[in-house]
Amino acid sequence: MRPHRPIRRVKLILPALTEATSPYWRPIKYSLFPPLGLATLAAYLDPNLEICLQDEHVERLNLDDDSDLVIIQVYITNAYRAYAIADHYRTRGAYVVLGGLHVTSLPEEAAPHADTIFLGPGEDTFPQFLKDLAVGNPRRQYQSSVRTLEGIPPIRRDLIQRHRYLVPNSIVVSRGCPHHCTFCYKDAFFTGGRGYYTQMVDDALAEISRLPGRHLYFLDDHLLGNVRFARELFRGMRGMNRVFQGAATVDSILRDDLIEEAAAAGLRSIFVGFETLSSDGLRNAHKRQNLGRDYQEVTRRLDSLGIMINGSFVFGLDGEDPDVFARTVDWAVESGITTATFHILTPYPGTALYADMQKQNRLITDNWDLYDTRNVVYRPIGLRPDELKRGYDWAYRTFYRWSSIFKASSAHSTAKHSLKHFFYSTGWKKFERAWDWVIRVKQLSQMRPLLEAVLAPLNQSRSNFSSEDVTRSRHPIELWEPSWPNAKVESTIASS
Ligand code: B12
Ligand code: SF4
Repeated sequence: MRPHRPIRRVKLILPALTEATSPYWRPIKYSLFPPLGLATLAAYLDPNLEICLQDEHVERLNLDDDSDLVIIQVYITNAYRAYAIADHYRTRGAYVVLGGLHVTSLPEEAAPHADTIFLGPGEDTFPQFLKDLAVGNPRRQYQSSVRTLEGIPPIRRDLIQRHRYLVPNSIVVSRGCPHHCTFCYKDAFFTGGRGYYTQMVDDALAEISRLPGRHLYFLDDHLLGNVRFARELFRGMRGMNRVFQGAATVDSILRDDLIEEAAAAGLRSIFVGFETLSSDGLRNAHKRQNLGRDYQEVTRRLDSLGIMINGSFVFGLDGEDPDVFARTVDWAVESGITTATFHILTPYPGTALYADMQKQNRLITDNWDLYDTRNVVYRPIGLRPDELKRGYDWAYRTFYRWSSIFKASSAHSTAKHSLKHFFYSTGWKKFERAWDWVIRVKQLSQMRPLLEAVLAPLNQSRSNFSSEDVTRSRHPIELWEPSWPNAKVESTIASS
């Protein structure tokens, strides 16, 4: 261990993802959510310390300071930038710690750039590290094993510069997911302990009531993953007058009446991992929860509740042919999917998919900057790499062209949902310059009330309606129509 100076100044940094310098860079996408993980860790620090949290996506980093402890969050595509910042601070004598998804996947790669590295979630290991540091005995590596969210201190949201984000009220009430898809980060990140756990309902409700405004975005991998927890949460949220967005799986939407409870609590748009229309693809990816499910029924059900859909799709699963792009886009447009997030299959280190690809010698690069789901980093079967890349680009272009937006918007059961869809989708993809301008003149927070208004029920008293109201109504959307003139500014926000 290097000797370190007394800790007075602490800096937490989220380095920019590599897209910041790529043609895919969309300032609005990266001005959505604040660095929640770092604000969670900051809650364990002595509040009397001088603490600064910087997010390179929304501000220029000041690297010319004499922080004593530097805490850096490492994603796969900010890894090189994170290491450079870490090296810089170490030469200045700071004690540097690294953690997050990529450090957990590749600890040997990260370790030379840090005094201490962290594997897995930080709620148990980070406070232990602070104790060890205080007595001059920190370890080189901490591996999380105790997985609980009970009794965690309130997130240091005061360190977040709310005005720089469209969605400062992002929140997570669970960690992980009950499923085991082979391409997902989840099993690797949660090795050594539970892979899915929730907060206590009362703690989650308390956190929600601390958040100003109306709009919330749940960043949980699977908001409906624990039926009992979710049901109690949604019942507790009724009457809180919130509107929210979140993510869930196909099976959980079809399973029971939980989605109605969610709608009654204020759910207005949902990220759904459809991934592929092929049963073989689902089977290979161990996405069993989607197998044999009627995707059309998912869209019908959400449509009937007036919930917009952000559909997630992966291209490049083994055995796909060049028709997969048109098939997928056609289905998404015809089914009235509001926004789509397409991904090129990406084997993240640590996943079962990565191990398979490595065994089969199919990985073509280990340049992590390319692991952003927009580049082909492996040899596909059934498609050439250039076909896959072109098909992916084509899918985005085609899904978001005006004619597709018109067609998808008109696939709903009510004219009002159609309009809502239209403004939502165009607001997200067709006003890039306007968003850039709003961000440049630092007026993003001015857009927030509009976002809330768009997602809000038209009639305030309606926000207390029950799930019985929803199931009784032939067109439940009529219970909470938004005010259309404002609808332009709504953001869709793919959670990933
Ligand atoms: C918000 C988010 C984003 C934001 C990120 C900016 C931000 N402000 O965080 C935006 C919209 C920009 C984004 C973009 C993308 N994302 Co994203 N995103 C998320 C999401 C939904 C939530 C992150 C979060 O806040 N979690 C909650 C906090 C509390 O957890 P946390 O950040 O992990 O922090 C904890 C630990 O990691 C740890 N920790 C973290 N850092 C450190 C440091 C130290 C020192 C210590 C001790 C501990 C520690 O402690 C924290 C508390 O436990 C996650 C899914 C998820 N549920 O985590 C996906 C996720 C991170 N995204 C993912 C993906 C694939 C993407 C995209 C590639 C998608 C795309 N094609 O556009 C892009 C680009 C990302 C990239 N190039 O790497 C994947 C990552 C896969 C991987 N292995 O890297 C995830 C896991 C989604 C998924 N289920 O697959 N994303
Ligand atoms: S359902 Fe989603 S979050 Fe859960 S393991 Fe599969 S891809 Fe990951």
